[in-house]
Amino acid sequence: MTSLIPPGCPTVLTEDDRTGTSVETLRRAFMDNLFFVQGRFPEVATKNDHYLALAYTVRDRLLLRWLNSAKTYRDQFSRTVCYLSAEFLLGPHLGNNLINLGLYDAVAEAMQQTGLDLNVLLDQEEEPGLGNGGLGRLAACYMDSLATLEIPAIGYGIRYEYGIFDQEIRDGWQVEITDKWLRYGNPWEIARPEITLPVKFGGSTYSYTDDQGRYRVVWQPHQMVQGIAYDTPILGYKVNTANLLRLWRAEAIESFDFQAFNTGDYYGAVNEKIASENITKVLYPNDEQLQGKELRLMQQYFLCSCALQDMIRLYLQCSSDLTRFHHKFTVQLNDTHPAISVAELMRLLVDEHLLPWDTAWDITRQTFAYTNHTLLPEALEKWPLPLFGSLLPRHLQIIYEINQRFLDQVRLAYPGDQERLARLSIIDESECRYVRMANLACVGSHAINGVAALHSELLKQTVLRDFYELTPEKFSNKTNGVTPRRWMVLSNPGLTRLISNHIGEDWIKHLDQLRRLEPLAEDAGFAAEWHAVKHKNKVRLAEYIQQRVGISVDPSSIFDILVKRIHEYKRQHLCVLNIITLYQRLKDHPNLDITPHTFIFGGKAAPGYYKAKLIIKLINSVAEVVNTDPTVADRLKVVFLPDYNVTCGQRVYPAADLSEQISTAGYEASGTGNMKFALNGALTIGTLDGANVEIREEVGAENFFLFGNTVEQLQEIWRNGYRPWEIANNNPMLKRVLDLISCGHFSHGDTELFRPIVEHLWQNDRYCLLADYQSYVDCQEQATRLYRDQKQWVKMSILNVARMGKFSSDRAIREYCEDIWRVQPVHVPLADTSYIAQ
Ligand code: Z2T
Repeated sequence: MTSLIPPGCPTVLTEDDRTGTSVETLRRAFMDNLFFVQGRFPEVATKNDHYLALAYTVRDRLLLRWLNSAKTYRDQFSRTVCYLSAEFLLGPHLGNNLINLGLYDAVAEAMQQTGLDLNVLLDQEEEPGLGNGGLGRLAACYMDSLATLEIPAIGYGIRYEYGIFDQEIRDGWQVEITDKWLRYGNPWEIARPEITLPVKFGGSTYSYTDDQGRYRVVWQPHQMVQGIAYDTPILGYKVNTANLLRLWRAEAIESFDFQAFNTGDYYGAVNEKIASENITKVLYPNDEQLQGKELRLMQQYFLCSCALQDMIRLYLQCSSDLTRFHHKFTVQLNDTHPAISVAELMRLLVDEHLLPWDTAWDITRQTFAYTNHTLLPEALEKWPLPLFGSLLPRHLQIIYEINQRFLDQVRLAYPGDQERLARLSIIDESECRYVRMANLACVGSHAINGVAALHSELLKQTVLRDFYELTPEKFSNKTNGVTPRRWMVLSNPGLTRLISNHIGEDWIKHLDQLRRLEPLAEDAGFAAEWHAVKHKNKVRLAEYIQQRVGISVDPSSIFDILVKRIHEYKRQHLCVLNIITLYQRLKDHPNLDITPHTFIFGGKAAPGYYKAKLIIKLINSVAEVVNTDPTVADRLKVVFLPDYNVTCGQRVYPAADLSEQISTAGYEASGTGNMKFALNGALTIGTLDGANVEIREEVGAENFFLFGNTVEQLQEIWRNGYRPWEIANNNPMLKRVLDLISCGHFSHGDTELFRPIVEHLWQNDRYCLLADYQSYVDCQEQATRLYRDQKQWVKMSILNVARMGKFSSDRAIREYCEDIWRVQPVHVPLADTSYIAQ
């Protein structure tokens, strides 16, 4: 369709400018948007104008599919998955949408014809960082897979004005900068000012019997805000399905502050408004540490109330019989952050829609399912009763009622077992009283799952043991997955081309097809191309490192990468102990023949987590010494990449040789970075933790560098009394490494700075770094020695990718659909665009 029109002829619209996909149409639509949306002529347009004009061009194509999806679902009253999550860590939209629309090459060409470089425009997008890490990113991968599998779905979340902070490194320390991601506008969302829902807080309740003899409770709130919907279309890969991500922003209700206004308290009225808007102001930057702040509970309730009211609103548009609500919607709770939904749905059904309690309870339990993402006790959410009751008085009553009925059943099942009763109770009665959100989620759901096989087993043995014994049939495992569209096709075009040249493009939707690469592991020509792709990716990352932190690294050295949130259980500092060990060896034997080694770190620490921040400082301090020591002579480099986020991940995974997955066995629920690395041809050095176990099973033990104690071995170690000081005293190298840190070698003689880290390792070592140290160092040595045999390494790399098909989020979503959601695909046909003329 490209320009069949001779030059000089008047242009005939052969394709609709908002939906057409030819290079010529895309080019024209882009110019049109630059002029009429951005209000710019080419001579003065900035990079950002260009980015936005292109984003709007792409958005038009999305909207066509989105509206067709919405219409199809509405006409068919389709069963719909609602994914409730306090976080959606989407990453930049433009590139992903181009991939999923199948328009990447056409748009690159159209931009080139306009004299622009698509890559420059892609770099212009500020990523929406509405999540902390794995949990939020998982939600984003699942939205991609739901759409790709043509499953009707709505993601419900919070439109934080400030997402996860931007990280800067100053003098080796993390500094947090607010993330003003909406600064230049967000072309991917559509505000729905007409979709507003009221949300109440505080106050009190009273009850009465209505004229039909029904017991009714009225909640008289102290504060009321409204949620406003902001919609982002989420398109599937090469399908017409575009699902809805609906994020809520809090605003004051105009009429609500009139009262204060009329009594002359203008200042108070404005303050009220500000307080309302604070609810969705900022994402809490803690990943697996509870903060217990009132505003956080307000955020959680705000999300749940908006989402459930919205579902009921949508439901009532098509049916007045709410008793079948759970046939239309199935709701997944992404951890306990949205667990208050259980009480809120009960409130809406009983108090506002006047359903009998038992009917409402049946609906509620059949609606919800709960995913647990961590075993860390400090992450389990519990709210002090006074705080909970003052903010959500009606919900506290409802929870008491749920609990009483639940405990009555428990008493029947376990007569006289008071301790079990206390453990199962939604209310924690020990010392201070709390509402336990995991208990609420378990009682209110028909399905409960962990996120990797090992994690799901441990859940049943530890934190949810009593619930498992009570209702084993509710429990299942759903091993996490990641979307190959963003994490391979978009981020690693070189590898994607190479794979597709040999096995076609089916693997992008059916990742098991990667198996067909297995025979090619023996093909020298293919291996050479594989190696060349990796090398090119490494050169690109090396350039980025040079530009970003001014360190020059050698692309033929082994790129050994550890990127994830900084946490003691993830053991970034274990990796540091190995670096210092290598450094020490080089100091002892300056001519030692070691494999040139580049260590790359990235990750944010929760701002209130001092130890994690100190680990960042330690990494940077060791880097400073190692990188500038002439004895090392460039054989060892250490890089800390600031502000690790989705965008940075897309650069990093494709360039990795070795993937560090070194958490203490039993602590990482699943991990998903481990999957992204392996899918991009990195080999893993890791413990038997989270999904590492399953990755190793899939790729084969011979293609995985395993080290460290197992969960069982660690349990045994603790049972016998763990004495880390004995390990250190009996291991001369380990002792030297610890002493080198203590004596101020990496801190300009300061012997205090790293004391909290080293002291803890000697005395307590909760995460067993010392117990795993020697095994790790040996395994590292083995891996780096093997790296010198490039033929063998490349072969292992190919086999890793070939056998990673299981870890597609498509597989995970299929399992959720079959086992938990019982939902089926709905095909969306693309109606022609004559609607425009109607
Ligand atoms: C998070 O990212 C994870 C767990 C949490 O527990 C909270 C956050 Cl913000 C409350 C991670 C797990 O640590 C990781 O192992 C897992 O892969 C990921 O969730 C997705 O399930």
